[in-house]
Amino acid sequence: MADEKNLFLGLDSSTQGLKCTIIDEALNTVYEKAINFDRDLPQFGTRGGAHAQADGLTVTAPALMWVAALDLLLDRVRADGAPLARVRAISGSGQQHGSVWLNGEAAGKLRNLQADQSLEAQLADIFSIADSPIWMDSSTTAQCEALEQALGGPQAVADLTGSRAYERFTGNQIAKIYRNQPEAYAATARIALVSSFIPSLLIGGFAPIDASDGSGMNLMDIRTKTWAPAALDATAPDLATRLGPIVASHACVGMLAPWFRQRYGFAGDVQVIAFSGDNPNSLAGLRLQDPGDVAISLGTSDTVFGFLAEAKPSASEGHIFANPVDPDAYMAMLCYKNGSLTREFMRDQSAGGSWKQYAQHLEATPVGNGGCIGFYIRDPEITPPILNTGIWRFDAGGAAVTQFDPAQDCRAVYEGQFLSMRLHGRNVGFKPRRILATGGASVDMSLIRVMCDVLGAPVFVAEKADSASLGAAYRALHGWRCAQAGTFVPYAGILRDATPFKQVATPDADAHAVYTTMLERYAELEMKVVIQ
Ligand code: XUL
Repeated sequence: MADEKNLFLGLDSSTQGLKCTIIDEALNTVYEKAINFDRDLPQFGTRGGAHAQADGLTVTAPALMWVAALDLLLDRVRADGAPLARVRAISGSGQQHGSVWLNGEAAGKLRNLQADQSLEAQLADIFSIADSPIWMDSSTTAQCEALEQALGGPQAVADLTGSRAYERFTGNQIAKIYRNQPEAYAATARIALVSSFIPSLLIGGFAPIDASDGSGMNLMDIRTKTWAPAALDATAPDLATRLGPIVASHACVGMLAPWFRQRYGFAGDVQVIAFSGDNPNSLAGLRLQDPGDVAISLGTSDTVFGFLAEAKPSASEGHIFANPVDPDAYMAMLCYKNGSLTREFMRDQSAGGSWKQYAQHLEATPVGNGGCIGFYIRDPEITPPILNTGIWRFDAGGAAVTQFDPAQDCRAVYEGQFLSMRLHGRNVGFKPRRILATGGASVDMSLIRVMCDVLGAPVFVAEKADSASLGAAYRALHGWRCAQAGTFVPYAGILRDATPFKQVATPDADAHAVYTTMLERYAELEMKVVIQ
């Protein structure tokens, strides 16, 4: 009987909004709802869900906005009459690296939530720092250098934590706050990730960090999945107690607090499964299980990631994270800051604000753009590291030029993004046999064409372009099954009934050959931009 089906809820607290997806045990999506921070919570004054500071490097988001978003989303879900009473477990996703700073009052206030008041009204005073540093921040170069120096260089940090020191990684953000705001640090009882903060609201207490999102902090030993004492010591004093424990990503971290039952009609025994980062959740949502599967997520950030059996961290490229669906495996990832916002910038500047016109520009220009290559660095870039923003254009002879025509600019943005993924992906060992595309921009077929031809592998898309929220719902089901079995059960088992992904593009051999010829030139020009 359809009405008695068990349901599983995934929540995705991303850079730009909060979304929920409810699935049944056969992985069918039965309900979805999303809110957008800028549009639906204008009182917080964000742009793209964030506040960019005048220095061009510091980027924060108001922690209370994430609380208000949960109130608002659940109010709308209830108004829709969604079947919350049948939800058996909840898991979720958070933008990676962002930290939420909770004061000494927080635990008591979380424990004593009153059903007649919103979360926002009750939790406005629980933060020792109101503005959370988020992943878009690149203001901690000094702290990164200090960590690498303390631990014996970039490779040593990568070997220990899975990545060399990166500005956005939470440990370096913590080191900066400890140095610049020592009173706020002293007043902090718990430093949560976005992915451990949202479940803290759900269970009415501090939820632990999961090993997969914990890998994005430069603080966790990537092999033992415990805090690395040397990294903690080099970051800030008395840090271990402020971070709390690390749990496996499939662990149940507590039961849903009575507040949610009283206000929204959830059942009394809903399990909350550890939340994780958005990229780990996308890996779960895209069901990556084979090293030849490479996922490309096109969102505020673009990321490229794949499943790995072993961790071989590199100091020059990318990140290794604990795998969110297999405690013995890993995932590798590259992250780009100049993703959707850069594509949208070019759409507005050169295609009259229309994706249709953007696609026409692509049709009007040859594969390979007649040798024109551009670098469009609107925000300080992570892959490769480019701190100075600007636009660099090169003609077929490699000479720097100040302008392309609008169609060439549009093509250069797309081709450059995927040439970079091919170049840097090769360096981290990706050998794509199948590409799974996700994220808002994965519905753009002219972009998928370029992706497919540059990377030379067939492209598949899921039915829905938001794999993080869906992956969180899958993980809720997975964690619930593990809890029922009293032991870890393989993730593949829950995927059996999933609808296969749809192939949307096959590579064109001639076009791929053009990009193969371009790649070394692209690498040389990129080097010029990196060292300028
Ligand atoms: C990954 C990263 C971003 C954020 C936001 O390292 O910084 O992808 O997770 O999406």
